[in-house]
Amino acid sequence: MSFEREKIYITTPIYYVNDRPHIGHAYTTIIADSAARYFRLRGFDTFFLTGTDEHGQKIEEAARKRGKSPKEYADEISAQFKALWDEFGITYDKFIRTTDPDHIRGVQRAFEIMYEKGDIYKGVYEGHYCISCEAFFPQNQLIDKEFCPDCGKPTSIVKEESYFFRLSAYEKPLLRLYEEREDFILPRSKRNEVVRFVESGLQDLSITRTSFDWGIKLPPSINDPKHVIYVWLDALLNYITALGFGGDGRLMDYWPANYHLVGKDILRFHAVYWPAFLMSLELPLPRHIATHGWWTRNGEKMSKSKGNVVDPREVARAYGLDNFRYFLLREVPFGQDGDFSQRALIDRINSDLGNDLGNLLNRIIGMSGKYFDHRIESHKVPHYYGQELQELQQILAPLDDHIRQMRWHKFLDELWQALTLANRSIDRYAPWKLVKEGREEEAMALIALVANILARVALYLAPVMPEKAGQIAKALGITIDPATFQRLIDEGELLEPFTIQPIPPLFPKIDKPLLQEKGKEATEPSQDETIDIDHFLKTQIKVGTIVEAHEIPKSKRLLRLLVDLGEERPRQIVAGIKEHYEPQELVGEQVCVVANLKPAKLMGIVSEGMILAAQDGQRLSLVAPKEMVANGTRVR
Ligand code: ME8
Repeated sequence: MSFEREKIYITTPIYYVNDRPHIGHAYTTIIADSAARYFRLRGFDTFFLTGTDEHGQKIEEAARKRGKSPKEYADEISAQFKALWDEFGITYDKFIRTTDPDHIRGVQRAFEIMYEKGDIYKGVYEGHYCISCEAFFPQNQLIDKEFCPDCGKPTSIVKEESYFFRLSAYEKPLLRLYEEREDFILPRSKRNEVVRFVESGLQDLSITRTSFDWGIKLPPSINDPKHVIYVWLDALLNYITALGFGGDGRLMDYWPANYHLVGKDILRFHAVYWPAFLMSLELPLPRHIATHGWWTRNGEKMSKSKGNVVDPREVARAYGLDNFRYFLLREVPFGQDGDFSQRALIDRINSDLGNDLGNLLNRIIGMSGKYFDHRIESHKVPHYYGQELQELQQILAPLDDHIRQMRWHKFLDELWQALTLANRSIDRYAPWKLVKEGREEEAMALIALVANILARVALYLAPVMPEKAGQIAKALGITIDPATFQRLIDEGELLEPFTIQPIPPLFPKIDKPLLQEKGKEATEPSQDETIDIDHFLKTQIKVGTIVEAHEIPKSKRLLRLLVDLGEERPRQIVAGIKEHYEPQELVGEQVCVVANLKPAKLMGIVSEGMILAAQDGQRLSLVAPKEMVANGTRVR
């Protein structure tokens, strides 16, 4: 497969501003960033877009709950996304916000074109709407006639005047698209799901709302001020408004996009609605919708209400950004779900990075210093190790295609075969023996072979691990740039005579998890998320009487309590209330206790529950029933 033009355009989804960035957002963005870096390194003129999706009912409600205007709230969260990407060195060329005036103008222009063409008409929408997914569903698609088939949350019934897009008219052209372009959806295994969805029949799509205000108004030429444009039409158009569509069109020669990177949750919007909108606008279609799977935690979807969200900033700070990037791309086959654990991350760092790569570099730094004063020449490599060079060629040949098809895990896996080849060659030919036997030339060629392999690995690895690859390159006296890539990889040149520079170990061994697993305080649902009754009932809150209260030596905050919960023996509970209560005033008081918390040790003392208290700024007040009740009474 080859791109017949020199321009590459890569996008991430624009993220909703109702949620702080988490590992899922980081995953998509890091894949897109790695792709953009790769194409730049191959000399393509590359444009990489990311940004935030700021309109719609979900954001309006989230802002209202926090007592903020939607714009104020969007400003705040959008800045958090941008700050994280900047901290991560994400090489985006533009960060778009759907509240940008240029975007608003572009969306109105697109609406106008589709309207004038006859693809938009006015009617009444009656049906269900999931605010969380910002999606309409006919009743027959709902679970138990009420719940969203995508996220499981309750939907609301909507009946309102609406403009519709003639999606049904695009059913056949869409099916033709999937038929003709087998790699339109990557990985290809995801294609069937989309085909089935379209084959089951497309209904026209409601594309305006009247029951709230936070969105883009219809174009002035249509003059219908009650309506705002449906957030998904608004959002998808970002991919072209960012290039100047509906305005100066300055960057439109990057269109069509080569890759829209998306999570599987939003594949339908990108593989069905988006090409239909583009067909209506008579614009070329993107080349690939590249769809990845979900990151889960212990098998569960991450969500704020479960408190199992992984903060990408914390992980990157603790384990190193490049290591984190490598892990994300290597651990899970693109398109499949993966479970995040520190254990798996540590294994990748110690084994793939530390053993296979870091030690290899150290070995040749050591040997080149010991035997050749760090000065190495490559010209005898083909003579002694022609077979290995050939093998290297075979390993490297498919890598470009793996990247173009977004098979990152496979790309890294196969790149690692080059490291296996290098490590194996050292073990097999044992340069220390060669030197002992007076075969210095062969020994030098062997070190040069390994250095040449490492140089190629560094070049290929640079898009994924820019900093570490840069350090390897520096040790070998090369730079990571398109010219070097071309020289060493495309033209197969060997390194010029060079000096191997000693550098500190790249991947120090990690013995134990560096981040504490989140405590239960992190499980608070956000204000815009609800839990169901079963979820609540899992928490057993019981009333008990404090029978003893003791200070804990050296602790300013903690008291050790014995609480009678009507069980065989009182429970020992460690509570952070010493600054608010004297031990003796607590004895005999009833309190509410979370009785089924996993026991935890605080200052070396096991705590078998948690006492409930209300905190009002500096003040703290224990929670108790209004009248005395039997110990062990459940609170519901
Ligand atoms: O859907 N695992 O925004 P969003 C992997 N605004 N990826 C995940 C993930 C997880 N657990 N959670 C989120 C929207 N993602 C719309 C997009 S585009 C025109 C509009 C990633 O904030 C994944 O890329 O809900 C997913 O598609 C995206 O975040 C959803 O982000």
